[in-house]
Amino acid sequence: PCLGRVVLPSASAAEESSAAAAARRRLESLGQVVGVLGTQWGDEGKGKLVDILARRFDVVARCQGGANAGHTVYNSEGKKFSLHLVPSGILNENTQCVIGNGTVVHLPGLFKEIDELESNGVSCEGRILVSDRAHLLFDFHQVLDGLREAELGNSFIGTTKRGIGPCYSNKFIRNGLRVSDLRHMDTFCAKLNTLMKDAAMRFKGFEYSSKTLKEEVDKYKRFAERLGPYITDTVHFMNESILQKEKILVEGGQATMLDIDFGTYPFVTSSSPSSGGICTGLGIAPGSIHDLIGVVKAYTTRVGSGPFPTELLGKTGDLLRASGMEFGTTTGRPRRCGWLDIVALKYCCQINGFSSLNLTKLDVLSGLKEIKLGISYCTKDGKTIESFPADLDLLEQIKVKYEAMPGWEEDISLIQDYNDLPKTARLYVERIEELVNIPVHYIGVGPGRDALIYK
Ligand code: 2SA
Ligand code: GDP
Ligand code: MG
Repeated sequence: PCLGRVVLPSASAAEESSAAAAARRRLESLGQVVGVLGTQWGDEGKGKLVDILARRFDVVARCQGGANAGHTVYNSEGKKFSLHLVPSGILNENTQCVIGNGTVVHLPGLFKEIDELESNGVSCEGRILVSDRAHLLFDFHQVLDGLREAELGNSFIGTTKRGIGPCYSNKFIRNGLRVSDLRHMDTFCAKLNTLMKDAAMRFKGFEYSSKTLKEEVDKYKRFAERLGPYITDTVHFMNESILQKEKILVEGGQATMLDIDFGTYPFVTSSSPSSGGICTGLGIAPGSIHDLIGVVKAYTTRVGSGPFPTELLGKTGDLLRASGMEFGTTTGRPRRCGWLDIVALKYCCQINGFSSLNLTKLDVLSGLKEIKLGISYCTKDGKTIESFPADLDLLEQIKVKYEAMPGWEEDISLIQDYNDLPKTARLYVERIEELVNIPVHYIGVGPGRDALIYK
């Protein structure tokens, strides 16, 4: 793939290529606060878009989730970075990165990520702000995640085992520890003891002793010192930044179909990756968000258990997995693959109110004779289902009606101008726009920064 920087020449209007003009038009029209959100079951390529847009923004913020997220980005030299909790704006040296109040923070993991970035020449000092309201995710939360999965037997969720569910459970049952608790190490030990005692009562397989508790507290005393300069009232910071007319990009983790409310519950994550999560996870008002970009993979993938109506279990699914390199960024797990699901996408678009879409990985479909779009669902006896159902039993039984479209043979990974795409590829993009009634403004044709067509 071509991994250079997106070129935005300062040529006169007459000299400017139509691809460069489209890029300028799209980038200049973005508002002050922009969200980039996943529309399917995650891994749509949000990180790549955030990395590309970041150099136009002063702040890049994460509002939910934790180190379960995995965002793969390539810098201008083609070097690969796998980001988890650190926002994908970190590769752009002028961007301030915020880890918001709605996230869950595993400090050993965060410091490891920072150390890796620093050792690869990415300076993080003074550039990452961690909310004092974010919840602390401890090693034992990860142990509980594994125990809970084992307890579920065949009905396991397929979590990333990063402790996300147990940590959010503590947040919502209201006994969790927050980053601001690191400022009060005198009471920290007692609070952690209560938390671990609760866990030990709930899970037979989890034990701890006063020795392990003391070791954990000592570790967190050292972390508290190191984290000190990062700890910020990010609610104040975000709102001041908005007042100062700074440009803010919000990076979603996971996606709407994994949302705790709107996803395929219980096969979901424990946070709100849809647009509402931006407000609750950063403390900014709904009216301050100008644009929301929905990131849509040109087909569908899902990692973990749960319903997947358009899943392809045979050769075509294997082909998509191989050519799209569909393996988890955090866990390396193979992703399940299938056709693009328009019913799920329409449902997601309703919930989020996207102003535009980024269709990613269109290059992966090159070489397929025929490409299918799942356009409606019906019951076993042929009754159309109007919207994405909540009922998992119904979801398991539904039949998907497909629309077949002709594919294209050409390698499209070096194309920069929308009009240079094969006609059938353009027809595919335009059919999606027509079905969901939202314009596709960005098209991914490869993993690198250069491989983005502005439409
Ligand atoms: P969890 O760990 O409690 O959030 O898992 C609950 C469900 O949410 C899914 N989930 C994800 N799905 C796709 N990508 C994610 N991030 C990584 C990536 C995943 C990986 O970028 O590839 O490496 O495996 C992510 N995070 C959570 C998860 O699969 C469960 O279905
Ligand atoms: P995220 O979680 O939404 O940020 O997505 P991930 O980084 O987990 O997964 C997306 C994968 O697809 C990464 O390996 C990206 O490098 C890659 N990718 C992103 N956009 C494109 C694209 O347009 N074409 C191809 N071939 N790969 C892409
Ligand atoms: Mg990912």
